[in-house]
Amino acid sequence: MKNKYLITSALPYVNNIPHIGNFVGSVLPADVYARFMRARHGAEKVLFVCGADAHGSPVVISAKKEGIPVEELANKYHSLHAKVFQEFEISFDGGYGTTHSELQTKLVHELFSALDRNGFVEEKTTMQPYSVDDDMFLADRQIEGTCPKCGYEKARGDQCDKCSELLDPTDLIKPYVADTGGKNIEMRETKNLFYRMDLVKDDVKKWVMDTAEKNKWSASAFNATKKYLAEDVPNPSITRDLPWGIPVNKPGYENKVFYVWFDAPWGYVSISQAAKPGRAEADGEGGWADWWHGGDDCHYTQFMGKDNIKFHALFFPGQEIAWADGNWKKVDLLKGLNFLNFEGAKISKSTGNGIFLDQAILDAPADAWRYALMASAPETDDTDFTIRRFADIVNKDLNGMLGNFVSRVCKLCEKNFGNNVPAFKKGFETPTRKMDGHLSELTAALDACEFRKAVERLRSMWAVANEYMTEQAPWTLVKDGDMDAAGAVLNECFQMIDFFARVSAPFIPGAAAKMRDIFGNSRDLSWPVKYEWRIQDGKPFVVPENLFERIDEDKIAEMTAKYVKK
Ligand code: B3M
Ligand code: ZN
Repeated sequence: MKNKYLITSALPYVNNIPHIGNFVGSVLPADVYARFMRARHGAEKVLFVCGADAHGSPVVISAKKEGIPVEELANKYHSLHAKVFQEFEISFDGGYGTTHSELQTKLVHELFSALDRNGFVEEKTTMQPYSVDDDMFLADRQIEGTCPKCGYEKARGDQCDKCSELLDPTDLIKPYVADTGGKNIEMRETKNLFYRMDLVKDDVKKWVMDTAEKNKWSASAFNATKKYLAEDVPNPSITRDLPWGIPVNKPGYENKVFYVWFDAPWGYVSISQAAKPGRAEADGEGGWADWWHGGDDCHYTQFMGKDNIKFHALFFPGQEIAWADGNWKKVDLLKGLNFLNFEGAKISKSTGNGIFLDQAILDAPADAWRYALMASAPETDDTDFTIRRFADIVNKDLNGMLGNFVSRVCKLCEKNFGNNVPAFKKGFETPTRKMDGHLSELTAALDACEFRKAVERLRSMWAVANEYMTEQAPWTLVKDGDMDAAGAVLNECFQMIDFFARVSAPFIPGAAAKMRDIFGNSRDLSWPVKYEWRIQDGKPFVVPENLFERIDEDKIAEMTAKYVKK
């Protein structure tokens, strides 16, 4: 048994508001898993961190577009991210962090020095596009032009968005400066630092082969990693000519910063340092080092979209290996998710297709989105999400199965027995066996980060409760005057409500809190090992307000008009 659990979600770029696809691709599943792990192993063993990826050319370009300084843009979106994630009840330890911090700079400088010292850095002179009018070198995304492969006229310097071909700025036909359209571009000589990936590749390969199968990485994450390993990737350049990022701690590089992917994964560490300052050494003091230098005592799970797998499976572990005396914890389970599409098309800010989180929360509460998105998690393949699907899931599962059950039980009981839980009766039929079966499968699915399976098990439990109600028909027992039997059935139903509050909490924390409030704020969050009878005879209860609201046809029409582009 491990003693510590480290959980990270990919760090969203700080240049716009995350959409439902970004959300279900990493932050949300990570939160569901973190809540489950805290309930199961104790909150003090879990460290769940995430924050903004503050550097890189996307951020610089967005600031130009919005006409504000980069730092201001980064702060603005950092606050917006923090706000939406709070609205969606994401339970980051230490709050929503950022890679734009002193801790990050210090750490990345240490990283660079270690790599340099250990012989993993080389200097090379290369030709880079230079904008004569702007008097600056252009980063990969600051230059656009025609794709040599498919002829798309707005291909970026690093990739063509139309045909996905990876490009080098020099490949572009008729290149221009992305921001201004300026064509006065020359190729000029510049010096950059390169990371000798080639020197760690064998070690990384060995580590991946050892780790991935043992920890049951999904087939798609493992296959993607093997594909990258088989490719002949040139050593990446780790410095950029940008005015924004972590300064390079090497003489001669005063005007450059580190490439964003060189520092971004280390944000997991620096954000942990901010969240759990503690002692810097792994000596059981409860500080960040207990996780990051925890070795085999710690289990590390990473969540990310599939486009980030390469950096997490190869690049970051490669840096950790190259920093030989760093003794850094490497990922055990890498959970790479596919993409969520919306109404049959890619979610994209530029086409306006999709739902962004600041808007989503105005249409429906966090629980509805959390559950419906997790029920649609793109685990094995890209998945299409629609407003109709959203409404169906909320109406059928949440409102129809769980919400109705809870409300019927409480109201029927209040009407016929008052506001105290009626007596339990030994020997009366109970759903224990079925619940225990579903519980062990739910637990196993969450342990393995198989979320769709987990949602199915949860739904099966709610179905058991509804069947139980229908079969036992307590309202008929009341009508027939068999109050003992009716009370016993209702007692069992209250036990199920208590049980549901615990097992549903990772997915729908809001409704789970309301279910607990039924019994006067009993907030025992522990994960059950089996179905239990914890609610005492005679315990006072209150009838809660509705746990969920139906999404009716009017609302569907309104959301369709708002989000679905014709
Ligand atoms: N910021 C990419 C993204 O937002 C990147 C992830 C960094 S994880 C260290 O999709
Ligand atoms: Zn192309």
